[in-house]
Amino acid sequence: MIRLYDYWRSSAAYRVRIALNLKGASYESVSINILPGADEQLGTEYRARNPQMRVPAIDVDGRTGMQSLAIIEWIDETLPGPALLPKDPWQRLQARAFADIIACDIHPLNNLSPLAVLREKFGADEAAIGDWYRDWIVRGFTALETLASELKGGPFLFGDAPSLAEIVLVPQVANAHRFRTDLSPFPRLVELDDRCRKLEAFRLAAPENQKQP
Ligand SMILES: N[C@@H](CCC(=O)N[C@@H](CS)C(=O)NCC(=O)O)C(=O)O
Repeated sequence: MIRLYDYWRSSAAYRVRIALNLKGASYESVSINILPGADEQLGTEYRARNPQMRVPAIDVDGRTGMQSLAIIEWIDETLPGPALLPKDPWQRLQARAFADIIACDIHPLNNLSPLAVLREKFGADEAAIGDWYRDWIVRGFTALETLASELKGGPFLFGDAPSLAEIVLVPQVANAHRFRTDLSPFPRLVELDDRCRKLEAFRLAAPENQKQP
């Protein structure tokens, strides 16, 4: 049994929920409330599991694994069900690069802890925080829109089924909406997001369909 340390609005946990659902895997979700003020990720109990004090993490047979992309690769390598990465090695590179633009170059800059540093150490108000947040999304999405427009393998980026790339894209688009980002310059990304969110695996993983603490 897989236990997922989860938070309904965490986009990194949302990625893992989608991957598990695409594989048809059953899992137990344990909510860690990362909302400032609750800060359950910083508590001694969770810290003992995940020294980085972030969600998601998974517990499998008493071992804890962390980092959403590493978890998704483990899911893909060990669970039955559709492959989450393309077969072709060059397409695997492209799918990972697409995911990394979000997971390495957008999301870390917009996470709770860097935003807290901007507020507390640099005096940023909420208007400045919003500008910062949208700026990194627009930079990353501009590159992703070009990549996505060049990949014409089918209804999804790499053929007939969503891959790691879409698994990471959809939660980032949800973040973009939360921060009222203008997505009109990114029609291919919006179209992919719409198509994915119609699938049961994505629908069940969506923040609005999770238990809220
Ligand atoms: N690179 C990590 C990012 C994990 C992460 O930053 N999670 C956020 C929620 S989306 C978190 O736990 N933030 C708590 C904090 O910043 O204190 C991954 O992909 O798993």
